Amino acid sequence: MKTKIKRLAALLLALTMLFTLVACSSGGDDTNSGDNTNSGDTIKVGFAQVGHESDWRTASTKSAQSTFSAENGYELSFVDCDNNTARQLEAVRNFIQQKMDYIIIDPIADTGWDTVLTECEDAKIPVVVIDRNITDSDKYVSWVGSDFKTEGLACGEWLAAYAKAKGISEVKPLVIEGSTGASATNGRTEGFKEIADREGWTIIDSQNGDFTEDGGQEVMESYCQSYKGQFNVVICQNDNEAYGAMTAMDNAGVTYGVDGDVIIVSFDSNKRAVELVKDGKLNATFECNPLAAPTVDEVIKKLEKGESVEKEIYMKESWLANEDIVPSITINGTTHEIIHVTDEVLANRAY
Ligand code: GZL
Repeated sequence: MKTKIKRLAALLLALTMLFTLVACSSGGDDTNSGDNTNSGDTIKVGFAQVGHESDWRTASTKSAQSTFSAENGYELSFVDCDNNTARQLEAVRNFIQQKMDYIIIDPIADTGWDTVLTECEDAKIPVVVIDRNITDSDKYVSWVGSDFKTEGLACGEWLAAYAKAKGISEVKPLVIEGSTGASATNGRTEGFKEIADREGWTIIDSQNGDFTEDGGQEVMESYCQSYKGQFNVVICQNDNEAYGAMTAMDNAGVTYGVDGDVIIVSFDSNKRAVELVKDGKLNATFECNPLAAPTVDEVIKKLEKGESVEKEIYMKESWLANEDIVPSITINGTTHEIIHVTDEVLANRAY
């Protein structure tokens, strides 16, 4: 009898040890059961960037390269898609083949994405969208960017208040748009036009300057030939277009800025543009913050820990002017200070 009890005890002990061993080893498997959480080594990130068209883009790229660095635990595969949508889709598909842990996309155009995002989903590779929007698919875990329509509304509201404060009775705007199909272009155009329609302004013309300095100059040269003496405002949908527009107006003998005949504003607010605002060459600039990468790093680190993340994260931005005659504007019920650009403001610009 005693022998039987001993055998049973030995069997129970062996089974207990076996079960313990299996539980420990299966725990290790769970953390890598294809749910894409990393096993603690380098995080492979593929970034399909729009291109290299503007100072804003350069700041965005530098921010990503410094954030997704080896010392921060990343292996970054960066592709400059040169404003070519086919190249961008190809880059994302290559990232899938290379079995990236995460894919980051700044979409050149806001449509044409559902098929490739479905392929990412099938490959269990989370996608984070930054900056511009994707409007024909929501198969991404998070978007970190700017509210472009609000930027356009802010520009319109500031201009309405500024014209009133300066006693300008008739606002006759020209617009130099960003790249066709970009959500930044669509939002800024929509927002500004909403205010223009409310104020009864006639937008004389609105053409694509492709977010580049050359593009801004070419469009402004055409405007100066077609509309010289008929316009008193130029809305440039990014800083680089404004630089080109200034060159064109200089060449055409059109004065602009605080002491000129034409009010000129830009979007983005890189340091060079803010300096031009301080100098009165630009009347105002409406910031679009390019430094999304640190926020994307936070999103990825949360996902690595299996934590949930916000679907939409908006960048903090401000609006800056040379003169302090418009202290604030109200957008969608929220009042925003207009920053008067001083030496100190300029010195503290991050990019
Ligand atoms: C906006 C960004 C735009 C910038 C341009 O978030 O996508 O693209 O306004 C850049 O400078 O080219």
